[in-house]
Amino acid sequence: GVFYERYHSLEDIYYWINKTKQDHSDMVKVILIGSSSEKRPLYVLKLSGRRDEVKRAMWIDCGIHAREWIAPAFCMWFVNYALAFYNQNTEITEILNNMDVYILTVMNPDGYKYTWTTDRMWRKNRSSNKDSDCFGADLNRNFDANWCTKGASDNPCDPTYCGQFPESEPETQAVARFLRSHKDTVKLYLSIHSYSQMLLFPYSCSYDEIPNHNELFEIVKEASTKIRRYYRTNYKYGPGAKTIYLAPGGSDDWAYNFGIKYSFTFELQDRGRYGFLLPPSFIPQACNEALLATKIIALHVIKKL
Ligand code: 0X9
Ligand code: ZN
Repeated sequence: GVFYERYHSLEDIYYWINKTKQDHSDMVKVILIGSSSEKRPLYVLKLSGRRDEVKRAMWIDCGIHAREWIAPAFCMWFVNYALAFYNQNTEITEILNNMDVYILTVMNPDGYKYTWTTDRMWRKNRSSNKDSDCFGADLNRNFDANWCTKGASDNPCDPTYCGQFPESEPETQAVARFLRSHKDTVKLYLSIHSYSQMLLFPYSCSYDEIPNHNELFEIVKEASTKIRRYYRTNYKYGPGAKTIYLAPGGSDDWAYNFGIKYSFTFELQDRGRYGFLLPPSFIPQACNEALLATKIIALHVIKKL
C-alpha cells in the first residue's frame, strides 16, 4: 500500500505499532524493552507464525542512526510483508513457522524525531554530555566491542562519539539487555542502515577474521548475486572492517561476540546520489532488495539449526 512507500514521523510510527498489534493480535505482540534518553519508549514487535513448538528467533533493528530514514521504512515494510504474505509466500511462511521475529523499528527515536524537526542530517542519539555543550553519542560506537578504539571518537562533538563508556546510552543498554535475556533463542542478528549498498558481517572493530567467515561470506555473496539478478542493483559484501571501514563499538560485532554467530549489517540504497535523502519513490525497491537478502539469510540459518 501507498502507506509503506512514504517516510513516517515518529508519532505515525508509534501509532502504526499500536495499530499493527490490534489488527494482527494473533501474530503480533508488542514488548517494551526500555526507553530513550529523552524517555521515549522503545517498542519491539514480536511476529510469530504457527506456535506449536519451541522456536528460535531472529532480531532486526532499524534506525540506529537518525538520518537513515530508509531503515525504519524497511522495518515497517518487513512487518507489513510478513503479515500480508504469511501462508501466501512459502519463504516468509517457512521463516515465521521456524523463528519468532523481533523488530525494533526505531532504535534511536530521539535522533529520528530531531531529523524531522531540527536537523535532517543528525546521526547520534540526543543524550546530554557532561563537560560539553554537544549532544548525543553514536549508538553504533557505544556497544562493547573494542569500544572507542580507532574508528570512533572520544569527543562528544563528533558524529562518531562513542559515549562515556560501553553501553552508556539507554538505547544501547535496552538492546543489549534484551538480547542477553533471549540468548538461548536469538540465532540471527540483523541491523539496518544506509547508505552505500553493502551486506556486512563481523568484524568491523578489527581486521581479524571470524571463525565462520567463509559461511557468512557465501551467504552474503548469494544474497548480493540474487539482488543483482532481480533488481539490477549492486551490493558489495564482506567483513565490515575491510569492506567499509574500521569502526569499533558496533551492534553487529557485539552480538557476534556475545554468541549470535549469524550477525549482519545491511547498508541499503543508494550509493551516494541522494545518500541519506533517498526519495520516497525508491522505498519499494530498496526495501525489496533488503527483504530478499533477509529471506536468504534467515532460510540459511533455519536450515543450519
Ligand atoms: O559506521 C557505521 O556505523 C555503519 N555505516 S553508516 O554509514 N550507516 O554509519 C557501518 C556499520 C558496520 N558495522 C560496524 N561498524 N560494527
Ligand atoms: Zn548507520
